[in-house]
Amino acid sequence: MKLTTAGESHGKALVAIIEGLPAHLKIDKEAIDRALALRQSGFGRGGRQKIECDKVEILTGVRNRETLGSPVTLCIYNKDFAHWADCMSAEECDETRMAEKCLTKVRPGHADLTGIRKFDQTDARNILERASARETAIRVAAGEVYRQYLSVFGVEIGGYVKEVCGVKDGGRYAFNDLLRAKSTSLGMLDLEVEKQAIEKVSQLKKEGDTAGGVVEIRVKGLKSGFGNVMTYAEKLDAQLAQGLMSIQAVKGVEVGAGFAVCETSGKAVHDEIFYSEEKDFYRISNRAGGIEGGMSNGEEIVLRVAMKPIPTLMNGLQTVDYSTKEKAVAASERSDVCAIFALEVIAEAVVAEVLANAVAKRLGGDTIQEMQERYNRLP
Ligand code: EPS
Repeated sequence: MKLTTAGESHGKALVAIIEGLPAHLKIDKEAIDRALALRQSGFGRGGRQKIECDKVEILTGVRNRETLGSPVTLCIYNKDFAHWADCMSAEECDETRMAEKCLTKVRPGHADLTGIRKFDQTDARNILERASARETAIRVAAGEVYRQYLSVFGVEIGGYVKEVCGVKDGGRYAFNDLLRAKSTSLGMLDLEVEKQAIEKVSQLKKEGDTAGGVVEIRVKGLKSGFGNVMTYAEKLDAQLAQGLMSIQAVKGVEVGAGFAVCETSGKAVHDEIFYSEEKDFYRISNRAGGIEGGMSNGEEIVLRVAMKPIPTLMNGLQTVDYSTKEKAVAASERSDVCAIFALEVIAEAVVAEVLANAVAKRLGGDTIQEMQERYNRLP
């Protein structure tokens, strides 16, 4: 399967094309819209979320709520385009408005400076419009289609926010506990910790500053053997890391015990293997995070994703004005203070995309029924 997204933050629309979905997969549009609404929520979001009310339009590839096997095109219209049409149009734009929106005081931590130089631009808006995390809206829509595909095989994805700007939740949670995270303010499970995190974000907002954090994503129900030890590019952990690192502002990904594996010895790290007729092969610990040799091993997949603080600061850092080369204060414009709740939703969508591809690659087939039969025959 192949996913392509297109669209600028304040352009007319965001679009995704998914190629390679099998025929007869039931598509629940309302569930896509629910995922989109979740991505827009969470404490710390900025004014843009009061303008947008993301809803997907399915343009191609689905008839009578079922895929046809042809490319599926998803579209989300940007409501904010109405305010930007005069300077974000594919047709001629208003020169005065373009000058007004021109960004040259490049922001440290953003794609502005490197992008402007790489693409030979004079206005960083020609870079930031695509670099913007607005693009994640359409990835969440596509991710929900992949999740619906995975649910046919009994695969479930959940997650929660583990840390916000140094305020940490050290708890261990069962998969079913994760559901609660979607109804809290910051996506955290320990409400005492969340209270402290909210105070921290509120304080940072007052100071014109921003926050990042860590989310944990877990996958339940995937059989063993997805991903490929034989081909480095098809290793499941490599693909998950690549997908998650492609999310705007993500700076790190851990699998299972992650970097902590270096703090102790092999005996304390590797998960012993057991067998019973009832359970088949199993482990009683899961420090590998459900992946060994680049393949799922049948245990829960456990991933943690680190997001840097948002680089658009209301109290901008020192920078250089690209047009004059003089010292300047970095541009500040409406943005979020903390988008960690959104990251959790987006990371689930990206994990769904990667796993759906690994499943499709191993199973082959033109119809979802064919795939389901093949999956059921696997150990
Ligand atoms: C973003 C800046 C803000 C965020 C945006 C990502 O948008 P605006 O410049 O319109 O205020 O709200 O995220 C979204 C629009 C979204 O839907 O997630 C940025 O610069 O990355």
